[in-house]
Amino acid sequence: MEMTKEEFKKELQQRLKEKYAMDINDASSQELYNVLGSVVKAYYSDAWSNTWKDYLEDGQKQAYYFSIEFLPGKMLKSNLLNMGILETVEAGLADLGVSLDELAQVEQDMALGNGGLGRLASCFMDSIASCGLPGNGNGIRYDYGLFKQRFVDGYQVELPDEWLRNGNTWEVRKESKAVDVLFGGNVYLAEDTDGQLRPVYEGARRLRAVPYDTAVLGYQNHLVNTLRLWSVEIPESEEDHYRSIEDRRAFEDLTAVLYPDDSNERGRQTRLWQEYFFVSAGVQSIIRYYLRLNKPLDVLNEYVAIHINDTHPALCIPEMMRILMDEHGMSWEKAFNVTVKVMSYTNHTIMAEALEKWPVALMKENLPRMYQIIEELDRRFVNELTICYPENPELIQRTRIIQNEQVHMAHLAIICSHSTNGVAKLHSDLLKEVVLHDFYQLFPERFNNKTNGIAQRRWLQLANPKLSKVLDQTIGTTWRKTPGDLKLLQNYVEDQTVLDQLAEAKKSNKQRLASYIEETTGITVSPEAIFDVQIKRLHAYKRQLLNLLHILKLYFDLKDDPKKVQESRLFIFGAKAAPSYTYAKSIIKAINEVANLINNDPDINGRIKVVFLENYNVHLAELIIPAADVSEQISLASKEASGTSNMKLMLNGAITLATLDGANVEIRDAVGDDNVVIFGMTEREVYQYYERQDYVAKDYYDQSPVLQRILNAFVDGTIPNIYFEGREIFDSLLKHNDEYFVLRDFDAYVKAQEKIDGLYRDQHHWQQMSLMNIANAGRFSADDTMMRYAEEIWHIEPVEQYSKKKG
Ligand code: B1N
Repeated sequence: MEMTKEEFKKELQQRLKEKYAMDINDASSQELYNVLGSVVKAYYSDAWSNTWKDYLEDGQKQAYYFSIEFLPGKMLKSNLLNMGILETVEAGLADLGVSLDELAQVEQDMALGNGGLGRLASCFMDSIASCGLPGNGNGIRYDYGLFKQRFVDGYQVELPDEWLRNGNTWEVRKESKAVDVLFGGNVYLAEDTDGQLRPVYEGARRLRAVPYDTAVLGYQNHLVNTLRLWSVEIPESEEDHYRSIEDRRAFEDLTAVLYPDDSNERGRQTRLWQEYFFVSAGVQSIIRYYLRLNKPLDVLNEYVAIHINDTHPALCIPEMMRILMDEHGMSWEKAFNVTVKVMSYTNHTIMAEALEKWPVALMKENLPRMYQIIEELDRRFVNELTICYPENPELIQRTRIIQNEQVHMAHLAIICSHSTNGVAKLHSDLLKEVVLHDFYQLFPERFNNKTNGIAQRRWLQLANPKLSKVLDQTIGTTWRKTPGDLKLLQNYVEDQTVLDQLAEAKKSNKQRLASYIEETTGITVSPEAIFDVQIKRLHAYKRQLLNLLHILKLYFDLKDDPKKVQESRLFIFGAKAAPSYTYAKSIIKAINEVANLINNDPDINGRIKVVFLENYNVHLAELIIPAADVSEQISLASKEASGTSNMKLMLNGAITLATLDGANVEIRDAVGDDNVVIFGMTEREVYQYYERQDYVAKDYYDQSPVLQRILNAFVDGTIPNIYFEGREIFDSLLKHNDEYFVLRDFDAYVKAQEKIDGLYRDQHHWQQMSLMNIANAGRFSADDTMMRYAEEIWHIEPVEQYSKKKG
């Protein structure tokens, strides 16, 4: 893929003429963006079709990553970067008087995910392609992505995300690849003309799944994989089945909206339909493609790996069984054998409320054939265990798929796949030792860890060009392909010139964010302040509240003693709360009210500022992360499976202030104790409290005048306008005994924050710490993570002609 600047300019102008009969000067940003998109698409279209052809011809084993969420964000610049023409296009546009950055703003964030899990899926897609691996995504094309967040009087208000309003340049509708998916009705087995037992469906709804394909470009390697997202339609032949518009609507709305929950499942019928819909469509299309290879189905696992991203796509298992048995006449034993070898599963949470379970009645009614197969999977599992462990009926009861009239999706995924992994070392250990211990005893060889990773291309090269430039000048450019080479930066830890350049880059990113804050909130902030950042979903276990209590402490300290020595701080929050999660929404309101109070208090005079940025999303993350000095990773130990913003912030030179939770543990190992600030209980101590059941939150309050003053502020009017929310928060800590040990960790957190303050005062040392963080962030490259999945789980290899070495 090569193109000169002049060729690009000519092509752009030509297409603008063809499409809109316009010159550059007359075109709107939207029109220019559309045309630029079509130039880019034309540019990679050959490589896209060649990649498919090569896979088909070589009979290459491929992985399919099934995920109910993908969160790619904006794609224009990322595609340009990966094609190797970012600078050419930027310069060409500049010649024509157009700013690429401004054009890029026109693109709607593709926000078909809630948070870490969806963003991880997208980093993985980028890395799979960039490693030259044959792997594709499979998910849902929601008409509305994650809601847009607005604050009205400090409250979160949700607005629909109409991301498709101006069309989506990157997708290609593939009508000819549509498949049908059946829901509801009755199913029974009857003998077919060939003597085989086959299911007969009565009264089922037939819906059409139409795929929209998006190219996933590898980094400068000519490989283009596919992200296939399914959208529902009603087939013409079925139109008579709908009695009313409302009836029809209910089915058409199947792929309308993303469920806005994160680590917090709720068993809704539409969600179950969504899960089966994209799973069935995906598996059907994989089998259809496979049959073109002319290979027998019982060696499917030599050509296909299917990955189940959390349990939401776990119906892949019974659906694969169904297709193999019902449509291809395979025996149960053979079908099960091959299904287990094809499937692998990642667990993303140990939070009990997020472990998916479906009521038997709901599943039976909506997906009768799936339920029959699951029932049989359960029956055979119970039989086998009864033979192997006759003395241990409790084990069987604890591990079986169907219990208490519920289908346990994690059990299904573990029992019927060959690999179960957690997403950070600590998390995987907890799965083995505690949460999934029974399964670990049954299938020890299936359990493994794959620590999450991030796509450095987006989170450093694109988001932070200033830092990227310093790196190029200091250690050369190989880190762009091989993030492990960031390690070379360590050689410069005593080099004042490099430290100054890093500081300069950070400052300029802080100025950029400061301008954004001023424009969007009207709040003036100083780039000299410590930018202290907590960006992630709002969830009690993530403990945004702990952060807020500390802010209040600083506030009262300064009120009492205006001369107190303390670095200026800007506390930045970005977080959406699930619309139904009232407690999380109360925390948002409280943070906003505290922000108002402090930002407008003349006594404070700007020494502390608090900014809660609206509508945190991928794009905003790209603006905040490069500007961060402190990365808040303060979840209760054991609760955050991994975290990924922690990796992005570290890569951009922020110092991590963390509990030993999730991947924070590995960040500490990577940078060493001197370059991170750790505080609070360990996961062991947390479990000890659970065992002893002797935590009394109120004791901490009773014994600490500081805590009394802070907590009372929530209920005595000190923080205005939070009459209900303040009481709710106060009660959660004292009446309901502080589920996430905020008060227990408070003192340790305050001390850790004081340490940060002292460290920051010594700017030279701070810069050295920051450098060490950047230098050691390479180990969290999603490229490496994907290579490990490829080698150890999927058993796929980079395709020779696209492999990294050749580039
Ligand atoms: O997955 C991320 C991790 O880095 C985070 O620690 C983890 O909290 C996150 C149900 C989830 N776990 N579970 C979910 C999302 C949506 C949903 O409907 C559960 N998200 C995570 C990547 O591994």
